[in-house]
Amino acid sequence: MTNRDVDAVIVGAGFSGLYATHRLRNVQGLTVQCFEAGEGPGGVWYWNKYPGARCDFESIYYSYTFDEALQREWRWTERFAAQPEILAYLNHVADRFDLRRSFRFNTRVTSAVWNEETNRWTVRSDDGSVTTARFFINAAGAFSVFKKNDFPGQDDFHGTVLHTSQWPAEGVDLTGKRVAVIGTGSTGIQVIQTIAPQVGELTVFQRTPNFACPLGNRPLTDEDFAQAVADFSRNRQESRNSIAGAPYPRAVRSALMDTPEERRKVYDEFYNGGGFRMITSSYYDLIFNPVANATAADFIREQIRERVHDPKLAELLCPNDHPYGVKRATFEINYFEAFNLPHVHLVDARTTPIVRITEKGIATTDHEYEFDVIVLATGFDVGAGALARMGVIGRGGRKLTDHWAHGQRAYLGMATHGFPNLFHINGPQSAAALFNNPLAIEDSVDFVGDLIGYLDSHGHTAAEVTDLAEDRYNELVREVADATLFPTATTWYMGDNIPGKPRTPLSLFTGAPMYRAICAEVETTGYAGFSFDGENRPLSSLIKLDGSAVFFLAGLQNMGAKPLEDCTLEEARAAMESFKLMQLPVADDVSIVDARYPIDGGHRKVRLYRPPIEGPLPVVVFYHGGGWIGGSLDLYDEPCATLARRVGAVVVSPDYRLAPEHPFPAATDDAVAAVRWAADHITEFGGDPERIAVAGESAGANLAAVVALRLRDEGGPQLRAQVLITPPVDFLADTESRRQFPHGPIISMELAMRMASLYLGDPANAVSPHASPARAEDLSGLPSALVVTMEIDPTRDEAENYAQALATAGVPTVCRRIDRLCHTAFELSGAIPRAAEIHTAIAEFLTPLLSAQRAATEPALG
Ligand code: N01
Repeated sequence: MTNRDVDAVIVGAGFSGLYATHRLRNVQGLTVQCFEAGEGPGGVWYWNKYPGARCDFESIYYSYTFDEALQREWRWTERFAAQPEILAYLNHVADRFDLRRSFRFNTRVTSAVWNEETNRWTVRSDDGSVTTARFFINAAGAFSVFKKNDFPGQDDFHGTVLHTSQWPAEGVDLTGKRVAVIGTGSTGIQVIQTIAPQVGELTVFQRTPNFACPLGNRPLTDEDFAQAVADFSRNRQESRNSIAGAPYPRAVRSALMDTPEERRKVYDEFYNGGGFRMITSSYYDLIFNPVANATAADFIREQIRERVHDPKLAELLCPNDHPYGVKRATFEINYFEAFNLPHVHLVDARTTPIVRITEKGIATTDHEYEFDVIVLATGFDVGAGALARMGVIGRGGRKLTDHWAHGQRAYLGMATHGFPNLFHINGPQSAAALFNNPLAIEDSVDFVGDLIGYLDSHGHTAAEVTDLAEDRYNELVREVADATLFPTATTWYMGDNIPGKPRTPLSLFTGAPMYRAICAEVETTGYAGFSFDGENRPLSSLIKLDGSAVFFLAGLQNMGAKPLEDCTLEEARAAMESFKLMQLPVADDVSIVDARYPIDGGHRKVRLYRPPIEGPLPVVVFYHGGGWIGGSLDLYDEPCATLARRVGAVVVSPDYRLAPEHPFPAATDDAVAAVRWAADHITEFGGDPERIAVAGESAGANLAAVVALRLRDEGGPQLRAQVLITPPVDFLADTESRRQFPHGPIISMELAMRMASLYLGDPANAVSPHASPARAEDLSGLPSALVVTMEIDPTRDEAENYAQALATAGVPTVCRRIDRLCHTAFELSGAIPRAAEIHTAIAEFLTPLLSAQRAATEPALG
């Protein structure tokens, strides 16, 4: 066999390998050598020829989009195509783009070693050839290594044992046979429902029942196809930007917003709509809220009970040990009805586990069953199982298997530290597990192709993810998983299905849009987190951001929520109010009363929060955020009640006038009036007028800072402290954080500028210290200050500069930067548990300053 030197070695001829070959060779003009263990193209669709194998995304979506003509000319015959048709499609693609000539089929890669002197991979294969290449592309797929040797005694069996992924191409005649199927995942369900009518006796060994929902397959009509072709561009765009990569309706409501009757209607529609709709389109909180999830789980169990005649059998088929949707969703075609056939039996392999395979069949802990054929539908060593077996050795002689000893991990699912120029197509920790695979593959290949183009155009030899970036991404994947219910089940998603495999999330559970946003940000920031010939690029913001915040932002994207900067005023206000859904419940031992305070020409509402503590209590006048144009008392009920409890103070939350109806200085006048009213009236509410602090978040923090200045200059009342959470303090600031985080998250600079202009009215107001307190000439004599900033926030630096200016002016000042959080975290306590750190910082700061013992004039902090 001849040895070759090429630009790239590609392993695998499935959806990934074929597109990678097309993109790198046909589009980018690289030389490639591709290897495939099978005798032809197809990958997972080549190997999995078991009866009933078919896709579970509609084929018009579960296919390539990179070539419009290809999409138009391939006429799928069914809504969800069966394996032979998908295999034929992939063969067609191989021919149409002349890909076969780059492949060596029937050939396995046996080792791949990085040569640090030549900066090339040396790849050996079982045909004896040696190929050297600059890039090594792992397109072997997540499901290429099947689970083996689960049961002792397999060789003793006198009948036939078949793993579903090793099904003979010529098929197996099961007519009249006694058949066992072990496993009821996606594969087992497809096999069982397909062979049930043919076989003599079918015995299903089920360890964990699944929440299988109807697939909804049917022939694809000419009308369906014409519609798909007409909508091709729109579908492509919409698919990529929706949670699972298909243009299904978006879930925009919580399951807990609807009555049971309303929920039933929704579930009926999406359960019967087929495919992933039940999980992607019904309610957005199914994957993170156990109470919401239970409503869907109950609905599906009801369907099972209706469809299976024998109530005992129905109960055995009802999943009870995990939430719905956190094991890979499974789909069925008359699966449950198969159990109504007299010759189909179910063995509960959880209460009576399989002990071994015997000469005659299968022995469980209480019985020996006799069979002619045993079908193992027991799954795969999911992730980069194939690559782990290829003897991959990177920089410094490090084995990939050692690198992954504590769990498979890859930056963006594509790159591994210590293995330069090795790229995985949807490797471990990509988002592909929840993302229509052909699209996920195109995205991943395109990212790698672009990265290779970047290397060349910038004269770099090698790209490698930094240690820091790989660690942080791995942590992010875990944090996101922890924000969901996925870790509560034992699944291959978490690596649980292989005994001894370290438990680690093998997927980023954000849905496709956030994963794509992360990759896009990495790319547009010059491949953040990569090292090019030893030059390290810093991390990008979304990767630094706390996983719970990333998951929250992903939820907004999955719903199709408009960015605030694209909203009308009314939409922006409504969007801000919706954040209330993401808060912890309001502490129920805090009493809440509404009152009114006078402003120029009228009154406004003020809400008081009092914890269950003997008074008189200190007072915190708190101004809500909302960019001076939105926000409300209701939205801040939870943060104010929590503040009252944590500080042991009466919190006074005034409803101040908003722009643009009431531009500057209306809000500041109201903010001052509220403190004056509190000083005069707070004793009626159990507060101590001698111990008042002001506080606020975002625009509210700006108001708190302005109030501190104005009360100093306008004769009091005297304040003990000011707490400024993420305050914008200078409308004209030109800071590094503004440049670093122009897109936020949540508050982009575009949005900030728009809100500022509505608030300021006349742009000249920007220089007023009552709008931009950082522009005050004299900051001395102000009350002690706590400035809380978030690491990933455009307002961070102006706030920290202000803290510095206060301290320089002699104001006792504490500045706390909370790492990895973003603007508005304070009001998202339910979504972002680390928001509690802000309350802790405030309580630590205010409690001593507001204590009854401390005189108002005593310096608080050194
Ligand atoms: O494998 P699985 P799969 N004793 O791991 C059981 C994709 N796919 O081949 O749940 C007894 O999901 C195991 O039980 P438990 C899809 O992504 C897609 O079905 O671990 N039972 C489980 O029931 C899918 O998720 C399509 O308790 C044992 C089953 O075997 C992935 O491939 C079609 C056992 C394994 O389920 C893998 O699906 C098919 C033991 N020792 C597959 N060991 C499409 O439609 C395992 N089990 C596109």
